[in-house]
Amino acid sequence: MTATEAERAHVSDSVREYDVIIIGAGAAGLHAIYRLRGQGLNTICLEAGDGVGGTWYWNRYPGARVDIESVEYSYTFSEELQQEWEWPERYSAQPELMRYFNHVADRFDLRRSIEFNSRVATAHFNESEDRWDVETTDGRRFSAQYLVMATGFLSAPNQPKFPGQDSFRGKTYHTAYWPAEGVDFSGQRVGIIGTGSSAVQAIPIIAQQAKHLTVFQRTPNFSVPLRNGPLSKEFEAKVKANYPEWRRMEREESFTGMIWINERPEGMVTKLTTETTPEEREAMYEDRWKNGGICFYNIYPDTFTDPVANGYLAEFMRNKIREKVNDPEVAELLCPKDYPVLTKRLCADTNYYETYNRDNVTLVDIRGKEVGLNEKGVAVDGEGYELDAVIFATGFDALTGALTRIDLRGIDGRSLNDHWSEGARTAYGLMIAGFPNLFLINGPGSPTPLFQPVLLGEEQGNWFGDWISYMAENGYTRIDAAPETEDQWVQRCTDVINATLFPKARSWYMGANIPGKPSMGLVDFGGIWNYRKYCTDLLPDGFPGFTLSNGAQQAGRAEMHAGAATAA
Ligand code: N01
Repeated sequence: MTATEAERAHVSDSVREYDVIIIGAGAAGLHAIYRLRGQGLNTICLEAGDGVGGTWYWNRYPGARVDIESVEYSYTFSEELQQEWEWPERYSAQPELMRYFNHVADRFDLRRSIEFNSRVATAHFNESEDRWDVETTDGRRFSAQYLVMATGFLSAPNQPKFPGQDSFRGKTYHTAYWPAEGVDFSGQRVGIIGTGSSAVQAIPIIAQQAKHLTVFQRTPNFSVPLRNGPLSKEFEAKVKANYPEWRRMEREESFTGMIWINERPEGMVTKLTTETTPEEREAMYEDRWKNGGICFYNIYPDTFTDPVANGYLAEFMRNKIREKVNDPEVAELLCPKDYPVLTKRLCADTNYYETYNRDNVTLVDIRGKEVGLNEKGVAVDGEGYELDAVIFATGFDALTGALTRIDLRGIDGRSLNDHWSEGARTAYGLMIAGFPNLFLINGPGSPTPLFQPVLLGEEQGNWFGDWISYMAENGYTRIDAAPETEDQWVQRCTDVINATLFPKARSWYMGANIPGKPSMGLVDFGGIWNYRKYCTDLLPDGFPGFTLSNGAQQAGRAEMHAGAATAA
């Protein structure tokens, strides 16, 4: 098989046939095209938007910016790319990330394999052919042996419907569907619902423009200063002089895939809070505070498991909020007090708390109150706030939403929504039992989002490339996870997360931010090293816990049951 252009696909009965269909042209999808097409597979990528970049393509709200250092939140697959790309800032703004992803798409000639404006509506497994039949919302049909879901883990916006919403006469916006041309709020009374990462980035900028900004907060978040600025030339030179080594450290010595703290590389902290003096841990917290960004995830490990240890860091952060906010009542409202720090995704901001010192900003506590819209604005327990525009910064149906919003059907026509009715189930975050030949990148049950997603996306794309080669070389046309493999992986993820403080927060890590979504650990917190070993052992060990078969020998399907995985 040779790499061919999307336009030159074999067409039969208006179904275009490929070896691989990748859904999504974000960071993971672009790499998957590079890797899978590069090994000679006839590959197409179907992308809902009209450009590359995925999450960063859609999230164009004011202030959108990554909170992982640019030298880390970037591809590793090409040393030339790493060396030649110059990041202007420590943390890239959305337009800069778009420039990067567009450059990658052009430099590696990926665009010819992408069909834009192609939102996938259905994907059904064709059992007699061992292929996936895929249809877009406008009726174009495709078929491929393998389906790679590079659909993103924060790509299905959560749009709660507030009572009276349709009666509002002003404009409404969602941070994840921001108009490409931008919005001018000058002279307007603006309201924003939500105080997660998107909101803490947008609020300081909108406050500078709007006549008045009203922030409706249900749960306060812990936020750290981002401390963005120009990327220092010395630091850039230091990183580039030894990039492969830093990348190795990110993969092998860091729980999160991030190593830079105050421009020095630092592996995982192993000392416990309980082994430190108050002065020592204060110095560690201050060191991270000085660096800014979300490097706080590299901290004494008992911060994630011991409420007392966690409490020290939480109080450190609350005191920082109190220092920044002039009005003590507002400061207390902004201080999270009923969940452990780090168990909801830490936010990183530029002047978020300081913004509440402005005369044109009001914080409204909506916890436990009835919130609705009327023709004039927002009402909270009957108290009205007149507004010209309302912004919903209400987050995402994270990790699963982009998958369950597609009509995905596996063996016997079973839908993914049925399969996941009691919670998302995967084998190693890579496959779903009963959905053969379907591969997940950055899916539920993987270490993403705790581990840096660009890095893990590359690794998973590479594993699937190796798996597909193995299948072809050994005459297999179907690979499926055994149900018990999935059971064991779900149990492992559950056991690990239950040993931490994460279940104590209503977070999207737990699926708890979406009403009605089963709450469970959607992330493998068991350590990237363990995860990587499980996954990379599968192929050399002959795929224990998976079934490989050859559809050509249909009658008595020659199946290779290699036994249940030992995933515990
Ligand atoms: O979404 P969120 P986000 N009524 O879920 C509130 C990444 N990210 O888009 O906490 C009232 O964090 C909700 O309240 P509560 C990052 O991983 C990264 O901000 O559920 N309020 C919460 O305050 C992040 O974690 C970057 O009580 C409602 C807010 O809406 C993830 O994306 C930038 C509500 C949602 O916060 C998601 O961030 C942006 C309702 N019915 C995002 N429903 C960077 O790299 C929800 N809320 C910097």
